[in-house]
Amino acid sequence: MKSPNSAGLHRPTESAGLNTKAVHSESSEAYKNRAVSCPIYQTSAFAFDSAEAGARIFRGEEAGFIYTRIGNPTIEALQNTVAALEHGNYGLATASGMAATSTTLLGLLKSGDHVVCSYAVYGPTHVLLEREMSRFDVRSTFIETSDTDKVRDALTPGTRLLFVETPANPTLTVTDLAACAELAHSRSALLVVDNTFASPYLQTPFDLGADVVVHSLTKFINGHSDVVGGMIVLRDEKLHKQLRSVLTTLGGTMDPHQAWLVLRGVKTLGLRVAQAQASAQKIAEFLRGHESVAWVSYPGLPDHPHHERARRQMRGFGAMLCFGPKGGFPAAQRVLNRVQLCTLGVSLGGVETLIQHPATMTHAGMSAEAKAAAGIDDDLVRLAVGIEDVDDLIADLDQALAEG
Ligand code: LCS
Repeated sequence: MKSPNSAGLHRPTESAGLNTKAVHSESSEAYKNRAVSCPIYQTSAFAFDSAEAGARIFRGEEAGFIYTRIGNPTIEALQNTVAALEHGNYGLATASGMAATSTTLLGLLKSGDHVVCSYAVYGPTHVLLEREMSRFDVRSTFIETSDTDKVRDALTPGTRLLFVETPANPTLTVTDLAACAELAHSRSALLVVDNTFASPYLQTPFDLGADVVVHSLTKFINGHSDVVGGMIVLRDEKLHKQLRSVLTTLGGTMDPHQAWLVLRGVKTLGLRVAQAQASAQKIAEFLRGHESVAWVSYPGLPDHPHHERARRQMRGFGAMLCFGPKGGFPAAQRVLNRVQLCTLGVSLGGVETLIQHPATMTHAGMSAEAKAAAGIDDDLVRLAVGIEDVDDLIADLDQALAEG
């Protein structure tokens, strides 16, 4: 990172740790007047010094802001921050996580291309590929990407993109990113990773060979359940130029106020995820020992099928888990209706613990067959652990699971 700022402000070095980079976001323009907190450039347009200067900026011969859909100092500060956290070079902020995914797919694929995608992805991502991209003659094959052999078998000479979510929403299966990157590249395909569940605090897919990282900033990165936003992160300059142009043309860009809120939230990313994942581990162990619980999926449990893989490619096991109460669907609904501290609602990654039922909520748009293939069964309850005191969360789950 380079900074023209004078001493003492916003200068994280390349080798700085995640918390340092999260707190000291960099944008030479945004912090021009030595503001400690990034100002909000709540403007749609920027004035040019002269007709000639305006023309030079439009031609790309001179740096300068033009119009907020194309660029804005507050949004740039967020883009730089998230790119630094992800060990990437460029960020493209989007109106939502889905805008990040849809812009990436529309920007990288053309008619006739083939996509390989994880069975278990956020429901609308599956729908986007199956229902929308197929209208443009983009064909998708959904597979269990945590099984590397299945990835190898699914890639064809026409495969342009391998889309992976790991840990997966909502099943928490873990895909081997380094192996996927190698396989995708051997077929001249790109590896796109949705890193929302892990967050860059726990996993940096570029270090494992990914080409594009997408995020729902709505989740851990913002962390306060008060913003919807997304980000595309890139290392490669050519891919950045391509997707930047597609994003500004399609228009799914971010608003400066949205960017400012996320800049505020991201400062505590490390602290929040550290607390939430420590609680998730305790809750997973509690649930596994509970007589009313049939099964628990959390990568931090030694008997999780991908525990060792998660240990290798992540710096912690995350704050997401799912479990099946004994008694199937009615038992799952009973738990959801009985919790008092855990909030019954979709989303994740906020300071408050959220509980929901993917089969009838976040993944309801998927066909019964697709849900079955992904392991999104009727008894599956998803828990997004927040930063409350863990004993309070365990007491709440215990009373919700109690007989009678
Ligand atoms: N990727 C993942 C892994 C997600 O979990 C979500 C949203 C998105 C992308 C889309 O992000 P958005 O457009 O909402 O910012 N996941 C949600 C969930 O599991 N419950 O509610 C939203």
